[in-house]
Amino acid sequence: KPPPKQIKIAPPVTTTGLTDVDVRSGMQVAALKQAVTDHLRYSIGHPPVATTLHDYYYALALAVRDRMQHRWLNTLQTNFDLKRKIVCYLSAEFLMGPHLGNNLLNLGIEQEARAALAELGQDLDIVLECEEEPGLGNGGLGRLAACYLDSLATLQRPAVGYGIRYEFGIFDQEIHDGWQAEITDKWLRYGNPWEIAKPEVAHYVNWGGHTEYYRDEAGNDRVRWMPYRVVKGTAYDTPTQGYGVNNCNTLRLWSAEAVESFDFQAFNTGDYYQAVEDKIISETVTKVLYPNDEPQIGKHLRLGQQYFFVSCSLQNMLHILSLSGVPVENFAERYAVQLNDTHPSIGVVELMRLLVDERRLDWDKAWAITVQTFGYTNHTLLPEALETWPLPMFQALLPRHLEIIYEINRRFLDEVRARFSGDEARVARMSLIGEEGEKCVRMAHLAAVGSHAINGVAALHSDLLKASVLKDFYEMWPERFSNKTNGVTPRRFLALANPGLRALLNEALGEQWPVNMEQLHQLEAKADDAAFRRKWRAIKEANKKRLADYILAHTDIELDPTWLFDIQVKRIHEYKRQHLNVLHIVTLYRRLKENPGLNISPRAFIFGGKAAPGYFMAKRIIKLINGVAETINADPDVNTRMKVAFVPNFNVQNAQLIYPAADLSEQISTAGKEASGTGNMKFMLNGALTIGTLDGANVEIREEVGAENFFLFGLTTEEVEHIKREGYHPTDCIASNSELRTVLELINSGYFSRGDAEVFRSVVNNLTYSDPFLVLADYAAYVACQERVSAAWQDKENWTRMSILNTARSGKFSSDRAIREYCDEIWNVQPATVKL
Ligand code: GPK
Repeated sequence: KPPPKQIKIAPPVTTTGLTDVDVRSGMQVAALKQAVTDHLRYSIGHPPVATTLHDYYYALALAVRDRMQHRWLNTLQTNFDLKRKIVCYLSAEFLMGPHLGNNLLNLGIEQEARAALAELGQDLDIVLECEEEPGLGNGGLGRLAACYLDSLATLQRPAVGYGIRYEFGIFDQEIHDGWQAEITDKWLRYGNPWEIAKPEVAHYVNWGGHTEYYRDEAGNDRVRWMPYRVVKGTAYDTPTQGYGVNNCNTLRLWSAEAVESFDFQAFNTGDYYQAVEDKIISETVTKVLYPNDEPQIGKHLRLGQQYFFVSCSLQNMLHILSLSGVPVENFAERYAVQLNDTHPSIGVVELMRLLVDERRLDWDKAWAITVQTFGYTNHTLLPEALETWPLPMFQALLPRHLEIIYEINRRFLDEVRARFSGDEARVARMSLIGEEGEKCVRMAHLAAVGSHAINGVAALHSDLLKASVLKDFYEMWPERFSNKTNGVTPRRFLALANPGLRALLNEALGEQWPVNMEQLHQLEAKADDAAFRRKWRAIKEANKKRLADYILAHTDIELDPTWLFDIQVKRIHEYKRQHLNVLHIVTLYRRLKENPGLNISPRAFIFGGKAAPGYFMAKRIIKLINGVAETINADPDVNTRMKVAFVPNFNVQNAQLIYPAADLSEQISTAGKEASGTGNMKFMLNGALTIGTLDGANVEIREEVGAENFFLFGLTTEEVEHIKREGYHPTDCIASNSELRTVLELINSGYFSRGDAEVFRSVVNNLTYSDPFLVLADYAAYVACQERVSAAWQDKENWTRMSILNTARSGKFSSDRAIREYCDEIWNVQPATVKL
């Protein structure tokens, strides 16, 4: 990012008649204006000549934070007074996206802020762009956590999001000569106005060392953990404001620092370097987010990160419980702790350790509390994404936890044997310790055994979970399993991202729809109203223009907003099959070259997404998209009818420009592989039609919108499994389809890589000889389906009808619906109204 530009500060404002309280919490234009000028002067303190646009952003952010602070403290006090049960959402990732616009929206002061800035000579939209988004997540899982925090506050449920304050979040992606380059994400470079450091809220986390057995005063055998290192975790709080309510919850992120006193020994013996090294190692723990989406990679430091934030969080809960004077025996009545995938599942063991070793509860009592406390959400069935830790690594870092795991496992396997006597194969399959090959701890098993509720994230996914990865656990405890289909927040992804559509919906439905998405059904009647459809199209086209401007500025590619915008944005992964999309593009390209008079609907193919830095095939796919884009965009035979663009650095900020501009949403994963998907929902909310497989939440999207408004293609999960069982030969697909053969040959020839035939050989070979995600098996069906899309686009009025129906029937996919289900069926957490 370029450094902030220098601009002149507006002359100081003199406002009379405002009290201090107004300036800190008033919601009117005059109060906001005074607050911004005060923060420019007293919090930032640059002389007028050195005041930048970024300073205005920062001052407004602080003014907005003051307004939330007021609500935040009242929320904390209310929850404390009412002794309410609190949701603790444990997640290694929170992909929050830019805060300012969202907080203005949720507080209901966008217009006031815009006017206040205007009086200071500034434009809110330009000021909003100054925010560096906190990218503390990889993709769907981290963004889901952020949507859930928004809904929890909006639904007035007491909640804390607990996670890690990574100094460097997900890398910034640049495209150099078509290749992905990774740039360190220095998001804290210019400060972070949204967080409040709480240095007094600190907990100590042990690492390594060994355990000792001793007998306590009462004659009980106990265990003492003698760690090799102690790391200190301090809290940084970010308020999360609900929409249209006073409730403001907390996102509490832990940052690691060295423990000063630990250095003394080294200093005394003169080992200065050892002491400094210890400090560096401690601070490394929260340095950087691991950029691997699925699969996770089993690194020592990653386990350290997980244990660090989970231990801080559980210690924090126990501490607050004792401040409230509630006995530790009542832990599960006061806290519902949700594990966002297995990343925090060490929490099951840590809570046992805290209760048994430190609070001296007996084992059975502690175990009952633990199971009652935890819920576990599974987010993937991909076998390579299921977390396991090699035993030696685990033991070296967490020796006491391994002992506790052995004890949990011993008791658990006794239960399995009691239920399924003689079935030793089942016992081996279910054990918390994997014994085939290198011994390891199986985190999904740990999470399942330690939780009273286990859920998948879409109906299909939850069914597959019960039939495959957690089958044995389902047979053991069927009552623990349920489905909680994902949702996304309509505040950020509709109201904020698509102001044109927001205005139209307000006009048509009133202003309650953002918190009552079922009201969108009233739009169905409007789908037959030609004047309404015209308005709808005008909004979509304006959104496409806005995206085209952004793409032109960032890629030099010029797109025509009247074309069909066909968009696939998500992490790059073979199972998501961006390369299937590319095969269609190349097919269309060849058809146009062969037959220049061919009548096709002009299309812009738009991609975005990051690849894990070590994921060879994903990085080749990015290069392939860019190579195809370069060739096609430069070819005058076709570039009046098709173009391809790769939007660099897909993130929450540009996602808010992308979803509202889509006509067609690409959801083309191999059936059975995408647990849910949430981008599919964001597109639907904004009136895009979906082309997709029967995978993840696509199934439910199609159910809601109706088969006639959804472009379905491809093998089903059962067919995929059948083909795999019988032995899949991609070469058969090529042999029986000459067009596919020509397309693959063209890619392999160097045509899209300036004659270099090596670059894409690995991609073509992978598809030809292995094709683990059945790209070629689905190719013909996909191309045929795209022809139906093309034909449908020709009928503008009907396309618009279908677009309106997509938005009208998207209510189910609000994260409010999902969070209500979690609260009612898993957490048992009630709303608490906060007054000012
Ligand atoms: C699943 F296992 C994982 C992971 O490590 N990261 C991640 O983003 C995604 N996910 C799934 O791939 C999506 O299908 C799903 O919608 C999302 O989690 C949220 O549940």
